[in-house]
Order: sequence, then C-alpha cells, then structure tokens
Amino acid sequence: MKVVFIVGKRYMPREWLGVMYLSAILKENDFDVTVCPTDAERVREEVNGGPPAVLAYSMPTLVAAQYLQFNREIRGKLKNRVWSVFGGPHPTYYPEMVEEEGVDAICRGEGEDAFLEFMTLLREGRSPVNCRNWHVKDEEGNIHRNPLRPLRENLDDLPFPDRTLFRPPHFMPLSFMAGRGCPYGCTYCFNRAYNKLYGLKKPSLRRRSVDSVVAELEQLKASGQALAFQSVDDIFCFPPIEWLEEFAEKYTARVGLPLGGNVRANLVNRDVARVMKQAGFFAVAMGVECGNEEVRKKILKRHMSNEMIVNAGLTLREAGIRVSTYNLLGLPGGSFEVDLETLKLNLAFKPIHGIAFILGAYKGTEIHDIAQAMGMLSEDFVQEMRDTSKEMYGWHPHLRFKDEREALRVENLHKLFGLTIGFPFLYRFLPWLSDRRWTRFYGFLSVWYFRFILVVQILALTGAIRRSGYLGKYLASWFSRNGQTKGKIDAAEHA
Ligand code: B12
Ligand code: SF4
Repeated sequence: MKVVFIVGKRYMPREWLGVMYLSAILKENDFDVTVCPTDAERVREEVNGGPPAVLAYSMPTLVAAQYLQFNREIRGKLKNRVWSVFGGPHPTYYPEMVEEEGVDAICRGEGEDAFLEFMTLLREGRSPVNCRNWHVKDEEGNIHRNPLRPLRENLDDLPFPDRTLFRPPHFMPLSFMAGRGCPYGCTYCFNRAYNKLYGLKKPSLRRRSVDSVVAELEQLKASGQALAFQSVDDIFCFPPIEWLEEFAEKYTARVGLPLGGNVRANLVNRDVARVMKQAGFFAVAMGVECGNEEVRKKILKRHMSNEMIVNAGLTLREAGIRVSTYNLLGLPGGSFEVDLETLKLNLAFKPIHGIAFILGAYKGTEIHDIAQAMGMLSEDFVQEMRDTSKEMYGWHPHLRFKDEREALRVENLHKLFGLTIGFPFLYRFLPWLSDRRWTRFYGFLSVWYFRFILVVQILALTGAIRRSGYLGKYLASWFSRNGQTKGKIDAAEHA
C-alpha cells in the first residue's frame, strides 16, 4: 500500500524530519513511500488508477488551512480509494480537526509506531479504528478517539531518517536531531502541552546515544550529501557535559564538519562553550525572548536573569561561536517599552542577528490563557485560530493592545529589530521611527536585510567548511557525481 506524503510546494526545499523518520520506518517494513508537493497533477500521477493509497500530511498549525483545502480538492479528483491522514503539531494539539471534511484520521504525538501499526492494519485489510494515538472516522462518520501509546524510550532503535525524500539546497546544512523533548515549561511553547498530553510528571529529554548520532552524520558525510549539519533539537547543550564531551571527541574524529544548533542561556558556561566549539559548532541560536526580567519570569516563565543572558552571549562569542537570537514582541503584560528593552538586551552582547516574532498566542499554550485572562485575545485572533485561514504567525500583532498606536509601534519595531542589531545607532531613533505609518517600507527593508545576513552566514559557513578541509573534496565529488549522472543521461538519450 502506497503512502504519499504531501508537503506544501514552497516548503519542499526544507527537510521535514518528522516525515523522514516516518518514511524510514515504513520503508523498513516494505511500504512504498513517496513525497509530493501540493500540486494536484503530481498527486494524480502518483496515485490515480493504482491500488488504495494513503495521503499523509505532516502539519504545523501554520499550514493547516492550506493542507485541508488541498486535501478536499484532490480527493474530488482521484478515482481510487484514498485515506487522508494527518499528524504533527496541529492534529496533536487540535484533535478536533478530525471532524473536518475530508479528514479520515489524525495521529497525536509521536508517530513512528502509531503510523506503522495503522498502515499494517490497512495492509492486512483490518480496521484501524482502535489504533492507539489515532482519532479515526469510520464509514458511518463516527469518530473513534484512542489513547496514546507510551513514548519510545530508546530513540537509538529508530532507523535513521529517510534522506531520499527532500533535496535541500547545497549550501544548507542538513538537519538532524539528537534527542526529543524539553523539560522546561515556557508558556508560549508547545512542549509544556506535549508533556501534559503524555502525563509526564517529570518531563525529561530523551537523548540518543552519541554513537547513534555520530553514525548517522558519518553516514551522511560518506554519501557526499553534506557540507555542514544543523541540529534542530530544541536545545543541544543539555547537561550532562559528559555527553557533549563524548560527542565532541567522536564527532571531530569521524565527521568534523561545521555544526549549528540551539542553546539556552542558563545552560551555557565557559566549559559548555569550549566543548561546543571543539565539536565544531560554528553558529548557535539562543532565545532571549524578552529583555524585561519581570515579564520574562512571570509571563513567559523563563527563569533566568538578564546578566545570565548577556554572559551566555558573550561567552559563546569569546569561544568563537556566532550567536543569533530569538525574540518575542507584543507580549501580554508587555508594552512597546518592554520590547525596546528586549532589543537593548541583545545589543549588550551583539549577536550576529536577532530574529523577532510578534507573539501568536496559540490555543493550547499557557500564554493563550494568560492573554485571554488579560482580555487581550481579539475576536479576530479567536476567529483566525478557529478557521486557520491565514498565515498569521509572527508578522502582524494578534493580541488586543491598549490602543492602535501601541499595535503600530510593536509592528514597526518588529520590522526594525534585526536591522537595529546590525546598525545599533538606529536604537535611539526607534521611538520616532516606530510611530510612523511606514510599516510596508520597514517590512521591505527587514526582508532584504535578512537576505543579506543569510548571505553573510553562508559565506562564514563556507569559510568554516574550507577550514575543516572538506570543501575541495566535496566539490570534487559533486562534479564527478554530476559528470556521471550527465554521462548516464547522454547514454540513455543515445540508446
Ligand atoms: C525545525 C523546526 C522548524 C523549522 C522547519 C519546520 C519543520 N517542521 O521541520 C522552521 C525553522 C522552518 C520552523 C518554522 C516554524 N515553526 Co517550527 N519547529 C521546528 C522544531 C524545532 C523541530 C521540528 C522537527 O523536525 N521535529 C522532529 C520530528 C521528529 O518531530 P515532528 O515533526 O513533530 O514529527 C513527529 C510527530 O509529530 C508525528 N508526525 C508528524 N507528521 C506526521 C504525519 C503523519 C501522517 C503522522 C501519522 C504522524 C506525524 O510523527 C513524527 C515522528 O515521531 C519543532 C519543535 C519540535 N521539537 O518538534 C518546532 C515547531 C514544530 N515549530 C513551531 C512553530 C510555531 C513554528 C513557526 C510557526 C514559527 C513562526 N513563528 O514562524 C514556523 C512555521 C513554519 C511552517 N511552515 O511550518 C511549533 C509548532 C506549533 C504548532 N501548533 O504548529 C513547534 C512544535 C515548536 C514548539 N514547541 O512550539 N520550525
Ligand atoms: S526552552 Fe525552548 S523548547 Fe523548551 S519549553 Fe522553553 S521554548 Fe520550548
């Protein structure tokens, strides 16, 4: 039975690790798996006239409306029986989406064992209505809501993600994950909801062994696909430091390509920065989120001081690691002045770049309830959350601010945030600049500045790859691979 993962056209050049893990376990069990962009023609070619197939969607909330609509349209165009199934963050936190038209089943939480069981039942001609993790609509339209199975304890048992599905651009570091979960409880993040969903009394991180992670990356390097790697773990530098030390030792000996990843300020110290540098970390991203200690602690529940954040940034920089930051603007309990403090805190340790998001208080997160209690959830936001009809996250303010001017200032500051980190003299003009109705112009500047930073990062990364001694070898193998492929195509055309 064929599984066709459907991924938004514009998201195809990214690596979707969730899909890649699912594909790997399905292929290991002899299922035919492929990936298709949201292009009706391509899906028809893949599915039409064949045996029953499963259309599988991996879905963050941002793309929910787009995928649901595509699914409704494509089902009307296919002749054979298809199952439309959905997994990932949106179905996990909004299971009511199973009621939507065109949805046959949704999977909540970790997917590998759940999807394998679901597919095995279908292959054997049995009904999946009692399959754990799944909410399944039966032929009569009744919904069967099943409990979750426990999380996998040992992630080393999973096959490595299937790297044949996506082709990210050459200069992009390839993604990997060394663990799953996060024990912290930041109010705007879904990890808290995830831990609650699984009833974890003491949420912890499930980490792979160093040998398993290094073996995956070594294999990728040997396949000639990789120039650098990016850990998409929520936080890479979790204690104990012995794990990091072992990783640094084995990774440098067997792989040695530049690395990127995420850190949390309270977990950074000189030793951690030194070991990360030794391992090959060339750049890291760190959440500053809010520069006002009180708002950060009370509203975001991030228990760390400003001093800790600045020290972490400086320590990483001293170790020779490029730091960029994540920041949240337009917080409940915050104000334009608080957002300025956030920018100022960044300037205290001068990251390479600061990415700012205007808070989207998703339902299911604690900050949603905080914003609601403060009367800041606008009707528009509630409606948008209901029909998820727009790409709404991070770019425009969603909460109800004290007045229109405040909303304008937050929206403008968001566009000027990264630019001011690059050109700190702008800081003193921000109160005036943020009061102008020049948002579109600022947006234009912000996008182009971001592109510029991307180029700078790529150039710096290229330097790091060159220093690792691998750039020449990679280019040689790339040219010879392309030469061979071209040779094969020429030969095929002659034949
Ligand atoms: C890397 C990452 C990104 C990357 C790439 C996106 C991607 N999904 O690969 C980038 C930087 C682009 C990104 C952007 C954003 N992200 Co993001 N991102 C992540 C991160 C850190 C890792 C994703 C990952 O690879 N996980 C590892 C895999 C193994 O897990 P998984 O994808 O969840 O898949 C498993 C299960 O969910 C399930 N499953 C998944 N799909 C399917 C499908 C089927 C059919 C089945 C059966 C099961 C199933 O099985 C998989 C294996 O167990 C997660 C946090 C996290 N730890 O997951 C946030 C996370 C997904 N991001 C989040 C958010 C909010 C965003 C943004 C909206 C941020 C913003 N303000 O712009 C954007 C949205 C972009 C977009 N178009 O979706 C939220 C999503 C919340 C939500 N309700 O959607 C998360 C959960 C962070 C959080 N803790 O709050 N993100
Ligand atoms: S530390 Fe990061 S991943 Fe962990 S709960 Fe907070 S925001 Fe989420």
